[in-house]
Amino acid sequence: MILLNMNYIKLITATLITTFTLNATEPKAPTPPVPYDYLKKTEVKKFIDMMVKRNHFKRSYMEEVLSNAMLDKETLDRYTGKYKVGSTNGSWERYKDHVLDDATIQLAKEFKQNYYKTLKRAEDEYGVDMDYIVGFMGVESKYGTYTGNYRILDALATLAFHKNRMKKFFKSEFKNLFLLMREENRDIYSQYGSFAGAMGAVQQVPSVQRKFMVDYNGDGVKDPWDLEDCIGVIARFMHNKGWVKGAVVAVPTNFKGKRFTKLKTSHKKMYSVTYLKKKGIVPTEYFGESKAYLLKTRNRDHDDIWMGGRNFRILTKYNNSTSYGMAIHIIAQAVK
Ligand SMILES: [Ca+2]
Repeated sequence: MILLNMNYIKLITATLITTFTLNATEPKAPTPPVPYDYLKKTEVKKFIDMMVKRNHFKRSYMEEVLSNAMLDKETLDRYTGKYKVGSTNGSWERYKDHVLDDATIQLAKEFKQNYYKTLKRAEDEYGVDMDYIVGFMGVESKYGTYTGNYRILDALATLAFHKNRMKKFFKSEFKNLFLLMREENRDIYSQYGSFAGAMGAVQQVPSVQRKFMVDYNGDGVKDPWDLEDCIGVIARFMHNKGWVKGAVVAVPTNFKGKRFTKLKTSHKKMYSVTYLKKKGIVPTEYFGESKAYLLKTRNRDHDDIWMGGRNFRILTKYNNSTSYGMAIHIIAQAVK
């Protein structure tokens, strides 16, 4: 019964969830998960052995959970190349339309107002900038409104034990799911989230929850769906990765022409600002650091080029994408 309901919800939310993935193009009709005999697989047997020996789970419990895990073909297709990767031309504008629409910016402003006290506490305690916490929570889940309706057990079992490009990562997350449920006394059967196993308002996979989750509203529960707890998570994450409060994140630049191909753009490679200026790339606002990432957002008929500071790199450590970091930055600017 629960499964039927969830599949119904999945049907109506699939469109929304898909908008959060940069790789997916048009959403296709969702396929419900189906029963699958995980226990027949040698690697599942090995996994259970490891969990029993190294992490002291009961064999009977492990076998029971695995025998109830289902196969989610739709989730698997996203990691085996069956989902068509869209053309990068105009991809930023498509992303912007979904993540940075007027309604989201309005939600961001309201969120900042409604949670100002908690945001201020996080800012002071962790030495971060609250506007970027607001940005993170907008991009990740539109302030808890889109958190996904895939059962985590099925999504992670599927991705951990079927060939796909991130199998190793998902196998580790599957292990972390068991550990997290035991540590936090949560029910492994009733966790729902994204097709990639991420849960709650800032879409944390199990390993991230184990590392960063905090009880920031003081109710005794570390709750990934609670907005105040998630403010704490993001502040802690930013602090842990080295955020410098008040330092530059990104500024727009001017360059000649519509398309930019002169230098490699990436949120991983830094140039000296002097060198960039020599190459005709001029920041239109005060930058204030001697080195910069050169960042490109690709629109339908032109490129925008930005200089990114060290803080920009921290945004992309949560999700390895320039567009992702830029979307957070733009929300942060809008709620200043
Ligand atoms: Ca809490």
